[in-house]
Amino acid sequence: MYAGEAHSLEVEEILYEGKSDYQEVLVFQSSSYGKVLVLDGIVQLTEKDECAYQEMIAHLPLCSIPSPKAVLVVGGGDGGVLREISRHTSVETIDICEIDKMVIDVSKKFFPELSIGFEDPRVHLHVGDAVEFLQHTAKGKYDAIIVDSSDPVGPAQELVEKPFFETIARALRPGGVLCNMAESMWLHTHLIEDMISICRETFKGSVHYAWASVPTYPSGVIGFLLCSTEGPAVDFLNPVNPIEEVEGAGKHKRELRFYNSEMHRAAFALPNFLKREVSLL
Ligand code: AAT
Repeated sequence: MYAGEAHSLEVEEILYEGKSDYQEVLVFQSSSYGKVLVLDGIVQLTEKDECAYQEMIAHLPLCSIPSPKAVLVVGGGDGGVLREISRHTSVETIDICEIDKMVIDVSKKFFPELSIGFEDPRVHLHVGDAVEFLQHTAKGKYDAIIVDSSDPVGPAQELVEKPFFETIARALRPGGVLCNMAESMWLHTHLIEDMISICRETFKGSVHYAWASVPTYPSGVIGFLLCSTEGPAVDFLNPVNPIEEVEGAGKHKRELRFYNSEMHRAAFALPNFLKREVSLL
């Protein structure tokens, strides 16, 4: 995914090594970022900086619509995104479709601060391929879909292709929103450009790119693609459902570490090179 460079973390101890039907799963204790989850050699999360990714990918879409009720998470088997969604008291059901049961089991054993997300009674777990799951999902079922998937190699390959986005748009209600993990603007500009052009064709509401700093992801940043379907207009840039006013968000066991309404607005500011390259100017 990123030729010509490498990022190193000092390993104190290997805690788990396994091979599932889909990927190699590794957990290690690092000396500076806490425990680390690695799938097929790619860092998925560390205890120290997971807050930035999980809080942004969950609250960017959920704070952009009034009173979200039905939410789907694609991937996200560690449970961190579920933990963040559970702050929203308006939410009634949270479906999650994760392909790899080993990720869920490993998270429950080594990352209790993330897997706690599964304990919310609103959560319904489906272990399977999200591509298939979405093909069988009723039209207009969800207010928001969050795609917390791995990089598009291995089991996540199809998750960046047009047919997948079409099933997502179909599964969303009019004016429903998608937030999709969208790689690094420094490394994957072409992939981002492709995803944006597919989404512009598929989502008739609006399409925006946002980003945040996550030190242990390649190049230290990660992007999010935010799209809405045709229907009530969604202004992603100015949260209509600000987290500061979400009853329950402040009462959650764990304080928000990264996300707030200022970070939300700031996340949509893009450097000129990206605006030019993905023709967002
Ligand atoms: N919460 C941050 C961690 C992830 S994990 C991504 C998850 O997506 C993995 O558990 C993987 O098993 C799951 N996944 C991959 N393909 C599919 C699929 N087809 N259907 C359902 N689940 C799938 C994301 C880290 C982002 C890393 C950025 N470089």
